[in-house]
Amino acid sequence: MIKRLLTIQDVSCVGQCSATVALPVVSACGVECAVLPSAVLSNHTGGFSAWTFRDLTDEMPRIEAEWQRQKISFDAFYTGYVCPAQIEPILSIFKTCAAPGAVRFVDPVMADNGKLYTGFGPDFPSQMARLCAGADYILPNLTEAAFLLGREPVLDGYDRAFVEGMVEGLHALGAKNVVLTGVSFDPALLGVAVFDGSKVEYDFNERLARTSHGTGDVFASAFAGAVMRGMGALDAAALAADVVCASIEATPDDHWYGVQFERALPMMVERLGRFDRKGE
Ligand code: PXL
Repeated sequence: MIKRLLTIQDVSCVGQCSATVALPVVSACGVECAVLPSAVLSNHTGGFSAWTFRDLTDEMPRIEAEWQRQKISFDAFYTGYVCPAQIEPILSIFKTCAAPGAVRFVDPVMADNGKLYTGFGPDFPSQMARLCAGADYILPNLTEAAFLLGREPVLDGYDRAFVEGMVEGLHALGAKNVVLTGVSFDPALLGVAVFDGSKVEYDFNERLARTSHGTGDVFASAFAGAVMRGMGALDAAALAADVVCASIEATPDDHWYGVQFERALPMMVERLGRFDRKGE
């Protein structure tokens, strides 16, 4: 049976991020993707000089009440970029609209490269930590992880003990599984640390010369889709990282605002098909 996932994040009309990534990527994983927009922006806030922004917090309880009336529920929730006043409404939707055994993926989208994104105040990470507390999987980058723990971001020069202390701290916030992205012990390699509460496992890819906006959303969407298809966390993280790398490699240099993940979807679908056939 096809699973139904609700993603809660913004619609940046232009910019290949958040909902415009989650919808196609999760769908291509063979998982139905419903969307609750947290806000509508003309374009994302990372690199464009200006944007329009409409916060949709007021719609959330209205939509939730309608779903309750119609007994609509979800097998999974995947949250991304959300507004500060939405933590309570989202926690409520997690409870009232969950199918039995519903899985919660929380990508604590709020920061990168040592800094909070424009528009988020210094108290936002402690609010985001509340969403992380009941999650099955959280997917912070190193900057978000530090802010969730109330620490200064450390972006290089760290060792395994540092990363392992970090994922243990995040697990202690109440998240069952931690998928920490942007981990590197060797300048040539970039990867993820996956912690299930007992062991830390790593997956690395060759570091590409380019970084790009929206890659965290591609990663989280492919990860959530693959886990809902039945993959284990480490395999899902490795697949999601390969999708990110293939997306970056397929993107022309002058395409500056996002990655052309569209070109990596056939590979992702093929890998998921191979995974299915192995299980038959
Ligand atoms: O990709 C994360 C993201 C999502 N949504 C909006 C953003 C960003 C990052 O800057 O601005 C609106």
